[in-house]
Parts: sequence; C-alpha cells; structure tokens
Amino acid sequence: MTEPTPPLDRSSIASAVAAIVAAQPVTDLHTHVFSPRFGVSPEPAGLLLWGIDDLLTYHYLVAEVFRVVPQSEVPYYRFWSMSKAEQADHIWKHLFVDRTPISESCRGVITTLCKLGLDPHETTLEPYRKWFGEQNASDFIDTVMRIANVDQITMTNEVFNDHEQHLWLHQPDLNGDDRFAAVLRIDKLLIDFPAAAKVLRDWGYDVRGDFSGVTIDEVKRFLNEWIDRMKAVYVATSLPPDFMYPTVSPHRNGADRVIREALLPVLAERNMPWAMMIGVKRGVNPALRDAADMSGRADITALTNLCRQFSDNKFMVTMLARENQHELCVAARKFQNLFVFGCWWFLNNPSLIEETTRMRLELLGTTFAPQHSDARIVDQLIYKWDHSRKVIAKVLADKYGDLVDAGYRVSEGQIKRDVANLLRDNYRRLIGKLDSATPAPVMPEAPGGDTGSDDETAATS
Ligand code: FIX
Ligand code: ZN
Repeated sequence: MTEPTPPLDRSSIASAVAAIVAAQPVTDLHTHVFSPRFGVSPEPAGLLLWGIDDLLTYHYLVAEVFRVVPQSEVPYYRFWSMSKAEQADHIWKHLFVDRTPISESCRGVITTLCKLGLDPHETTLEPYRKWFGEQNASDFIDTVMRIANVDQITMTNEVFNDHEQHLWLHQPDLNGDDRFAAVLRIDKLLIDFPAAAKVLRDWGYDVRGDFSGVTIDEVKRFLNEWIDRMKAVYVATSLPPDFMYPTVSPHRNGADRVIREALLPVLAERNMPWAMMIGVKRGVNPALRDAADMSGRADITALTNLCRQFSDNKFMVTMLARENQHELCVAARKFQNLFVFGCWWFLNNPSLIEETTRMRLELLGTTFAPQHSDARIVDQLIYKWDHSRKVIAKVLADKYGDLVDAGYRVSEGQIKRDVANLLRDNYRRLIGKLDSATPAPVMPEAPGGDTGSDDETAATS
C-alpha cells in the first residue's frame, strides 16, 4: 500500500525522481561476480575479480584496445602472452592516457575510480595498485554494494565449468554469503546435448546422447540436485540468434527434448523461472577470446511458442539485438508468463538504455526489470548502476511529466512504489523472494555528497 503523499509540482518531478531512483536499493539479477568463497583474484583461479588490473582487462576494454593498437604493433598472440598487469598497463596507456576515455566502458572505469575517491588522471597504474593493495576483498564488496546501493548480487554459476563444479562439490558452505544468490547456468545442456550427456555420465547420471533408457529422468535428477546444491534462484541459458522452438533441424532435437521433457517440467514444479538470454553469436573472432562474441537478430517465434505451450512456466528474457527489443515488448503484452529484463551487453549504453526503457514503459508500464549489471568485476557495480540509474531516472521523469501534463496528480509515494518495483520488487516477486525483510528505500548520502540528483539527471524534465 502506498502512503498518501501530496502531489508533486511539475517543476520538482525530475529532481524527486532522480533522488528516489538513487535511493532505491537494487537487486542485481544477473552478474558474473562471485563471492570471496570462490577464491579471490589474483590468487590462481580466484573467481572473484576486483581491483584495477581486473577492471582494465575487462573484455569490453580488450576489444577496444585492439581498435586502436594495430596488429602490426601488437598482434593478438603478443597481447595474450602478457601478464594481467602488463595487459592492464597497455590498456591504460592506449585508452586512458593517449586517448580520451569517452566510450561507455572507458567512462565506466573513470566513474568507478572517482566514486572510490581516486583521481582518474594518473599516468601509471601504481597509485591504484597501491590503494587496492590496502583493501580487503570482502570489505571492498561491502563498500561497492553501499556505493552502488545494491542489496544482492546474483551470480552466474556455470555447472559445466570444471573448476566451478569442483568447488561446488568440495568447498563447504559455498553459497553461505547472503550478499550473493546463485544461478544454475546450463548452456551446454541445450547447445550441445551429446557433449553434455557425456559429461553427465562421467558425473554418475545415466544420460545417453540418443535419449535412450532413463535419460530424461536422469537429466531431471541432475537439474534438481544442482538447483538444490546451489540453492539456485533460477536456471539460465544464453542462446544463439538462430535458437528455434520447436525446431525442424534434426541436430537440434536434443535441445527440444531437454526443454520439453526435463527442464520445463522441473522448473514448473518448483515455480522457478528459466532465464533465456537470446541473441549471442559466440566466437566470431576467436583471437579476441572472451571478447570474441557478437550479437544477432533472433526470431521471436521461438519465445512465443514456448510461452504459449508452457503456460505453467515462467520465462525471464533478455535479447541482445536492438532490433529485437520492440517485438520482445509486444510478446510480453501477450504472455503473462514472460518477464522482460535488462539491457544486455551491447545494449548497456546510455543511448540504448534510454530508448529501450522508454519503449518498455510505454508498452509494459512498470512490469519489467529495466536493468541488470552483467558486471564481471565487483567494482563495476558502481559505474554500471550509476550510469543506468541516471538514464532510468531521466526516462521516468519524462513519463511522470507527461502524466502531469495530461491532468494526473503524481505523488512521491507513487514514484517510490514504481521505482521499487522496477529496480527490485518485480524481480524478487518473480523468484518468490519478496519478503518483509526486503529493505525499504533510504536516502543515503553517497560518498562525496553525491545523492545521484546531479545536473545530468535533474536538468531533465
Ligand atoms: O552470456 C552471458 O551471460 C554474457 O553476459 C557474458 O558471457 C558476456 O561475456 C558478458 O560479459 C556480457 O556482458
Ligand atoms: Zn552475462
């Protein structure tokens, strides 16, 4: 129930919305950040990435440095033979010292450093290395979550990654850090079922690539056991643009059967969503390694077929191609069981977040989750949320302004309720984790006195 609060003046809407959006804790529903229990970088195989060297060797920046340093100067193999610190030095020199860091990923590093109280104009990385060297990783996560105003970080837990699988089996209390929630990620099961079947057999599940015998029951047992082991909040898969359901192509029948007979029945029984991240073409330039992937336009028919045929299942969906965003909104108007989330990866830029969020509000009201961070390095939560919040606030302020112009009274209480739904509660409701313990918005004074209502946001009406 929203407390009745007086209507806002037309002229104070933008600043009120900016302050409310800045103050609303976010549940970050998809990241690649890990809790310290998974090992801490720079320990070998530490999965929690943090600090200046991890921040600068983010794959978005790796792709950008290859745009400015010619192959004749630094061929791919030379870059990959450098240590992480050398790669970071190389990226800092070429993208931050020799050029203006104007791209979104570069600006993100600047925002992050500034909000941590560091001067972003250093010509070498040593001052940053010294500063990070004095921090404790677990305390640093608290600092980052406070600055970013994030109440929980959702991990991506790849069961088919040998190292991670080993940790889950042997490390006690791996998911005991309440700041993090786990997600069972199962790409291989759908992308290459015969290969996944081999792995599952090695793990003691009687699964055959040709679906003979008790294969389906065993895939269900695998899914149930791993959802329980991880205490996963949902199951996730990224899918290529040519993903189709049902498919006529014989080599994809594996995915069809797994979806229809194992995955969706298991999830329906648990009332748990399947997150589908659709539109990634893996490895278009393998020399770039983690930065090798690109986007492609998908056929939304696969999704509408699934939503219609599996009305007892919940689908949380993000699509990578800008060209898919409109039809994704239209599909969500047709299916209650379709929850739209995030501006994924190449869409996580202010111009595209703005256009996408505007369109979603116009077509879906407040029934979606406008953003997730997809952060890989914990520090990135700071900039990804700072940048997104400002765009979301700007679009919302426009929309409330239009309502007032149309003759409607808008109160602060209403805006708080809407923003809480968008940034936290819609998602928490979807996964069944909206409880009374969920923190209410507070209006903290962020470090440096930044309340989020700066010129960029407040000037918009
Ligand atoms: O598949 C995914 O979850 C993608 O988000 C990542 O794999 C991708 O590399 C990424 O970091 C995008 O932001
Ligand atoms: Zn991701």
